[in-house]
Amino acid sequence: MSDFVSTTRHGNVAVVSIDNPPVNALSFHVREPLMQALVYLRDEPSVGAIVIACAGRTFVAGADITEFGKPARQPDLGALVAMLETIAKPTVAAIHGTALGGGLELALGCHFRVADRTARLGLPEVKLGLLPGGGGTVRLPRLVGPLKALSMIVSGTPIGAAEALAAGLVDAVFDGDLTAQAVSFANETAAKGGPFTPVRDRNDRLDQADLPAFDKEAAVLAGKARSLEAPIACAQSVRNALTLPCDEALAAERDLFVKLVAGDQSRAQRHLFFAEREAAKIAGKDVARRKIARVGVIGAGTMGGGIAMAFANGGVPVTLLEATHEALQRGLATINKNYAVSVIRGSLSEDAKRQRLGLFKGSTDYADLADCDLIVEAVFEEMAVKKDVFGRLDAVAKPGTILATNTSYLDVNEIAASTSRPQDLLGMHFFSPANVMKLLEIVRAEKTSPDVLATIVDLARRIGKVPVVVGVCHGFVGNRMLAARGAELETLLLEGAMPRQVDQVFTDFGWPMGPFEMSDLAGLDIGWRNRKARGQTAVIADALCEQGHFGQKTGSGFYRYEGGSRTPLPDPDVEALIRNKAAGRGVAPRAIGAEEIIERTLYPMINEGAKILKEKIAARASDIDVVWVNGYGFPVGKGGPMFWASLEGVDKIIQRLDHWHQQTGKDVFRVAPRLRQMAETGSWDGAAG
Ligand code: T1G
Repeated sequence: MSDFVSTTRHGNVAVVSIDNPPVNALSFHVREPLMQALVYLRDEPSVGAIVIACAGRTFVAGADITEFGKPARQPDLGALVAMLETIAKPTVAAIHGTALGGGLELALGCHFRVADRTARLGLPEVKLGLLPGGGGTVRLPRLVGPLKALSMIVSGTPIGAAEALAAGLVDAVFDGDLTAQAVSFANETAAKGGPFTPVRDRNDRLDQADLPAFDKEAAVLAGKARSLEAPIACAQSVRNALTLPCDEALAAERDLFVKLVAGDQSRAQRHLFFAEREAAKIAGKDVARRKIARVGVIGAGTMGGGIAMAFANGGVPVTLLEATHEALQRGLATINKNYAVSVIRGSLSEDAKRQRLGLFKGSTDYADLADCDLIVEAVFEEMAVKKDVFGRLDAVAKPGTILATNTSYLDVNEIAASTSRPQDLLGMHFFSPANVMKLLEIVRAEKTSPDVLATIVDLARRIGKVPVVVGVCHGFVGNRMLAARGAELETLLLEGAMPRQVDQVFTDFGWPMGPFEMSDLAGLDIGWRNRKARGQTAVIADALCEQGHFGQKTGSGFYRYEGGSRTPLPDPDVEALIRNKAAGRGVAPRAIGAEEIIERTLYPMINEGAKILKEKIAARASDIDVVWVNGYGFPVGKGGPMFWASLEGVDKIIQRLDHWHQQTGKDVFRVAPRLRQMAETGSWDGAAG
């Protein structure tokens, strides 16, 4: 016996219980005693059946990710599952909470699986840049069929117990005392007598496999992988299960796993797994939280409506306030339409839609916000308008209500100072569409109290957002670095690059789209209005806007869009405009390569990240990575800008920034001291690497 694995007898059924908080990861200190316990019980004649169960809030949530990249210690998961399959007496996995990755693979080593009705089962390894390495790609298709296994493994999305029962993944679903019901299930099964067939020997679902249909579906999924290797490896390994003998398929899976786990992409995605959890760890984590039972949202426009949906999707009742009845009805109608679209797409049931809409209360009267515990303002991005709103909120909100502004740029300290309760105010910077985008930049103002901060970080996770706490500065973390990334874009066009060439470099890098296509999607007029308000100019974008070319919404911007389509087409008129503007400035076009485009866009962005760390606007470099991956589509396979900098080579980045600074004299290329320090110490937090 060990602290992590214990066995209890229930008549002739032995229950092996794993207890390795917080998520029963299959660390070495679990695998070793588990192997010993199972070997003993296999050979103990008085044991007629074995149940594997877990203590705590979940079944095994996977292999221990912290062990990856370290020397493997035996027994590994493969050996544990192979031993399990040598057991002739019935083995039953009793699944509650989550059975994920190696946890589900362990369960697939059992003859039977029973689950609690609320359990979720899946193989999410692809989200770590990996594939299941404990036989999941070989055993799962034998139970649920090739296509179901393919979609579960390539998406990495867990399924519920009911769906798992329907798919043949589990044999029974129970409510109440799961272990007791698993023991009686094992008893009845043992009484019926064997032989009990290990999953590896069940080929009926494979024999019916339609390989061309499988390859067609695998090709569609591979097409969505962009530059990620893991989805391709996942599909290949499931295909091996259909075409190779079991042991060969298992060996091939192992080889693919060993290759991926050592690769930069998986290292990057594992970095992000822990970075997201670190980001939610803030100072004063033990302070009491304030209760959030109802949220008020001011403004039912695109942002306000999306924010209200984010709370309703998280089960939080919302009071949505607008200045006029018409505006309120417009906002509620858009919300209704958005949910209807999700129902049509099958990503939401009619019941869930009704339940979420039931959480909304519309109003045009500030007094109706008096019972809210948090009020989020999402009105026009102008300081005077914001101050007017917070002045009125100060009058109606009850003591202890948290006040939040959704500003993207304005000074949160100045807004806070315009109220009598600056300690209760902070920024909640959602990203559009707010009901979809996972990132939430939580802006800590000078006077924001620790319990307000802790309450909002928890609330963010409760509604499925990825919270990152940032300080007050222009553009916070994301938009500030976005400005540095975009500073040279117009100059690159004037000097010879074209929008599609620059965007191609970004999509080759792994971004969903490049900066020019992104500007067209967001609308060029937004940036134009901001520049005019701040007395700034952008030669080409301003010229396009003066001609009424605002992007997709006007059918032309940096690209043209035919018949309302979203497909960007090169526009010879734009290319001519760029040439003219360049000629007008005496700039002769030259060939500009992909490397140079990366150097003049991503390197300044990393440099700005270093300044942000120095100013403590972000607490950790990994927080910056979480912002960029969850808010700006930075490729997960590269781990975020600060992680990628170490892959790219900080010395090289510094050398090239120095080069461009000498060339152009531009401040955006002036190397930040914290970046040089990173090169010397090897770590972003300045401590010697
Ligand atoms: N290994 C190590 N630590 C883990 C872990 C894991 N698998 N899962 C969670 N933790 C830590 C996490 O870092 C945090 O630590 C704490 O547990 C609570 O987690 C061979 C290759 C289960 C849904 O990908 O999705 O099996 O921050 O904050 O929100 O094929 O954790 O407190 O110090 O996320 O309630 C496959 C990963 C592994 C699932 C619970 N499994 N985990 O969510 O808690 S690869 C996964 C999760 C594998 C085999 C392969 C979630 C959760 P700390 P949490 P939560």
